[in-house]
Amino acid sequence: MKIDKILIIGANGQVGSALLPKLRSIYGEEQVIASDLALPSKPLSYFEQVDATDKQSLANLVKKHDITQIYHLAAILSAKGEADPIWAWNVNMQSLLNVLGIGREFKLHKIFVPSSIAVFGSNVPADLTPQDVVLNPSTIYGVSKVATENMLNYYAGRYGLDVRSLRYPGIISYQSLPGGGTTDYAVEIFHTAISGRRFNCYLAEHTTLPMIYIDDAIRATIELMEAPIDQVKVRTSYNLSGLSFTPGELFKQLQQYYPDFECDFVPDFRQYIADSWPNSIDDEDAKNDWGWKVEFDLARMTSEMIAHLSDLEL
Ligand code: NAD
Ligand code: AKB
Repeated sequence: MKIDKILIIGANGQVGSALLPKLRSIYGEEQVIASDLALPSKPLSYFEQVDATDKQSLANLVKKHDITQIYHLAAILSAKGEADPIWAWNVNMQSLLNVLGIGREFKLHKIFVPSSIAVFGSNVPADLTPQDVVLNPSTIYGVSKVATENMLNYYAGRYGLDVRSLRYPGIISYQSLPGGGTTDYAVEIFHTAISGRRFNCYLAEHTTLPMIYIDDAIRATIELMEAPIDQVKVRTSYNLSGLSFTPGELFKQLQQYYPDFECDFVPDFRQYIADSWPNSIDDEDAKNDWGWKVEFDLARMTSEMIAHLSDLEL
């Protein structure tokens, strides 16, 4: 049997820079093509520069490499999207329509497109937010993700396309800096603490948000993509839970490693976005359907982040 050939779109970003090496370690380097609008910061094998909003260029790439699976990660995130909502909508929706259209034309075997906790608004239970609730997001990013989920479900039902999706919480990773979200503080605070500087947190001390460590996020993605088709019952997007904490709790955890570390909490416009998102997520469907189980809590995540970032700074 021929092995699937995978294309990652948005491979240089926070998720892509961790997903790419993991997929290559599983399927082989030449089996996974990396692509992005931006050039990679370091030389990268099997990389193609492409604008995902340009359907013809994307189709040429799929044809050239005989692609059978796509991980579509290119998107404009919550905070950046608020600076130019129409641009964010156009990038997020046009790239999605291109990927779904190409999925049909080239009869792709599987497509992964992430959603986000940004689909939820403040009118749903904030604690253990259920899978199926009314979705009234506060950001253009959230609006585009609700539309994305509905398009995925539509293409699965109408055309039988095998599309799979997770509502990622805020991702905490060491491989790259995050790309303009509301949860970015939880990565930036590590870099600041390690470099011995004072941190200016743009969220209030007691703002609880759902987060996930990158290893758990990547494992969830691959487990969902490898699950037998009959186990994938949610075709909008699965709720996914990692851990929940406040900026104050993360700051205290970091002070255990850096006792002189100092932090000011000075909320900006991102506080309004964070206040509209859940505190924690109910991911019973992911657990029941394909066996999802989180591994990283706050203490373990903090120690892993510090170990990895300290290695990189050496
Ligand atoms: P990111 O901003 O770090 O990376 C996105 C990448 O897409 C960038 O490298 C960018 O250059 C590329 N890109 C932008 N426009 C493009 C275009 N037109 N064509 C090709 N590439 C383009 O984002 P991320 O954090 O890696 O997020 C990946 C996916 O996961 C997104 O769909 C995002 O909504 C979702 N997600 C991320 C988080 C998180 O905390 N990181 C949480 C929830 C959901
Ligand atoms: C953001 O903050 O926009 C992202 C997300 C939770 O989707 N990290």
